Amino acid sequence: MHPEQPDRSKFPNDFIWGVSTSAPQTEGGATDGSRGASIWDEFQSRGLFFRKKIEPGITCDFLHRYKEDIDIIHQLGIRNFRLSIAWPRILPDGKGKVNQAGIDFYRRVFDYCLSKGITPWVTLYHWDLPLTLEKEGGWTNRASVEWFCDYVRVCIDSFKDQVRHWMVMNEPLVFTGAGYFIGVHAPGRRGMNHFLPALHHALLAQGKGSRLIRSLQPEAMIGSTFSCSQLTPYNDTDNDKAAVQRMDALLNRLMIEPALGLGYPIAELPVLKRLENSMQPGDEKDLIADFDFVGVQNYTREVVTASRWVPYLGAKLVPAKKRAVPYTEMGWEIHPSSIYEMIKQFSSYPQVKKLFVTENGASFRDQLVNGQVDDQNRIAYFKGYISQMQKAVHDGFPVKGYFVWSLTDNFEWAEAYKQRFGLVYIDFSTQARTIKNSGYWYTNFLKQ
Ligand code: IFM
Repeated sequence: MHPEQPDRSKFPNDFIWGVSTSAPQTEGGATDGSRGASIWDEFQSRGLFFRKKIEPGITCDFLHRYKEDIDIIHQLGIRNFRLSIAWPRILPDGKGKVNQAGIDFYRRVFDYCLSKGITPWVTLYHWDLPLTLEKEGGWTNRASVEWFCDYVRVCIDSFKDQVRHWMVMNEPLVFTGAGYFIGVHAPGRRGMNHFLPALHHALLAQGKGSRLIRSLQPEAMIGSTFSCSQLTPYNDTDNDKAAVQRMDALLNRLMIEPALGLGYPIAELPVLKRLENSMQPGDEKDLIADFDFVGVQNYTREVVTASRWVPYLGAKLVPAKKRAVPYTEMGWEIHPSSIYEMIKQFSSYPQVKKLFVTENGASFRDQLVNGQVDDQNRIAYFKGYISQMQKAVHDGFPVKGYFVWSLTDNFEWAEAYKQRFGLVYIDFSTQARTIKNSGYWYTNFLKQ
């Protein structure tokens, strides 16, 4: 790969540069009573989709080391930090009694950010549903919409003097698809009968949650973040092009379009008609979110081919490994122009006035040698993707900021600790932090 060199001066002065993390991937505290159990704690202990059980542990121990991590962000000259609140830390049983120690913890974190001149951008739901709620059906239970709104109310009331930037949900397609359709993420359920109600209730919660934030904090900046990938046909045939349309409806349109008032993409995915079973009068309107911005999360492009063996979709992805293209440790193709294409696609909705790239990054097999991690592959990745974002800014698309995934190596879901995405290397046996060369590269780029 021969990356272009992005030029910081070509971005507006008020362009937002940041780093992202999430509570379940960094905080820890699963077993010390500082929070209630989440569906991920239980899923990990079951060990169903891991080669072995990964007992929920301290991950990156952000719970105790948040000052050290925020100091690193400060040292790197980064002024925006996207993180999430753990629902089970605020409401250990998901509803009812509030855990004051949890509120106090986040108040200390946000205070410390603000004291360092770092703006917190806070995701309310990054996949860690309280386990007690899953026992009542989790997202498949329509009551989840009200459970979520009650939790949102506690968060806004508790933190609105410290936090203005809110993201209601992180990647609703991933936690409903991987968690309730294919079962490779918590809570490990499978099939359309779980997936469709979960997806509908999560999107209703997103719509209602966004309006609730607005009513409690009118000056808030509100959005949600959506996973998305550029899609291209494997063969230049009508069949593969039609497969791309169906895959686009699933991967890129299904979650955002109802929130924008465009409804579900039923024409491309007729199986979505079954959502009628979960719909109640007024839902179409309630799905519409009150967003100031949309978070685009792009890592890769996918190549799609028609397949009659894939139920409902008739399409499948052709892995990067089979296509002789460069890819990351996750097996995701390195294809910088995909970020440009997704910014362009999401900008084409007239309802979307502002976009932030809320996640972009790469996992590689990093080596700590003599106290250094020389991750040139990650630097090349960022150069390529940030250059494409520069092109999007130049071409007038309303992209206003960019957050690297991730600040530190962390718990990468079903991949556990095998995948390292951080600008900061973590030795998980000692919790020692080492800034990788990509971290220094990002700092120097921001200083330009
Ligand atoms: O680690 C995840 C994150 O939680 C959500 N977006 C993708 C990242 C990399 O897989």
